[in-house]
Amino acid sequence: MKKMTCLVCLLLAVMLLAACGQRDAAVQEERLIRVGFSQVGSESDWRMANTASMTAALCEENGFELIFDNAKQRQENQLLAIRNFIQQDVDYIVLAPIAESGWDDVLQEARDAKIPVIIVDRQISVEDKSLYTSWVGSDFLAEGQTAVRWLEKKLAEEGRAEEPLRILHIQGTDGATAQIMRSRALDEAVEAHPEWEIVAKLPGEYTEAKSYELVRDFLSRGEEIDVVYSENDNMSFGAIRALEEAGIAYGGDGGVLILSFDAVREALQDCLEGKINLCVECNPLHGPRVAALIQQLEAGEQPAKETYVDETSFSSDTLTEEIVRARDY
Ligand code: GYE
Repeated sequence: MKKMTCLVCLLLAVMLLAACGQRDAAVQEERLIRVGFSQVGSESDWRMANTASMTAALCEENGFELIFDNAKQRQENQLLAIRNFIQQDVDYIVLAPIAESGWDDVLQEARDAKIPVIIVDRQISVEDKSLYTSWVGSDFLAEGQTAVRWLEKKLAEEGRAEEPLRILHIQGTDGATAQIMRSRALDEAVEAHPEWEIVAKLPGEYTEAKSYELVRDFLSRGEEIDVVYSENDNMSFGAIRALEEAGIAYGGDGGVLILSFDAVREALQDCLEGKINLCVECNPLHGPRVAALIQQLEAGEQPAKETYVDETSFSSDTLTEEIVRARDY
């Protein structure tokens, strides 16, 4: 009998413990903040670093359950992802938009479902700015202006300020803020310098493969250029490959000047080796920034509508091996 009671007690204890465990897990799960993140794609090293930063920051240990969607560079996939997040009734939607326009309707749907939306990286243009809570990203116009100013200075130093300058402009995804603003900086500079000319604008879509093909075809027509203004590092890698194959000197002193955006480690290494003349930094490490914005909202605070991150630039004269080694993207 005693044995029986003991057994029953043991069984009860085990059941109680199991139930507790279940409840603990449930409570813990309840506490996780559910975030749906619609990412542009995986078109560049910058993007991969951005995805890594976002997934690392929005992890369970930090109190988040992340639902990640890769839109593979298509806006319709992003619209679909957002509608899925709404259906799943997530707590927050984070959107890294491929382009600026086309978001009004879907964000209205998020609003109707009372889900706050945070925009990261590129910006959106919506009639009603209250359709999103907050944006964090880069000042892409300032980045472009940094590149243009560096070019002006370089030409002046070399006594070429008055000489004709043929610029090959490789553009990022059409309609993305990073494309619009980096292009605007160059267009404005060309207007201000009668001796500068954009010989072609190539739609490189931020990928190495597309840029390589376009630059290869362009060069095969025997066109001559003095500068490549490439709106991200991966497109610079593609352009460099095409220049190399065409036997055209680039980088360093006397070659076609290569101006690049992002400043990922591989590009910095190229800059150190004199293959790229200027790397304008664009910081992809937005994960902790987005996590902090969400925590602010959780605490009932109202975060800033727009947050610009600090950035710099690197050229062969200022870059060191230590900087390249210390680069975390
Ligand atoms: O420059 C490029 C990426 O929007 C800042 O997108 C981002 C850009 C970045 O694919 O490499």
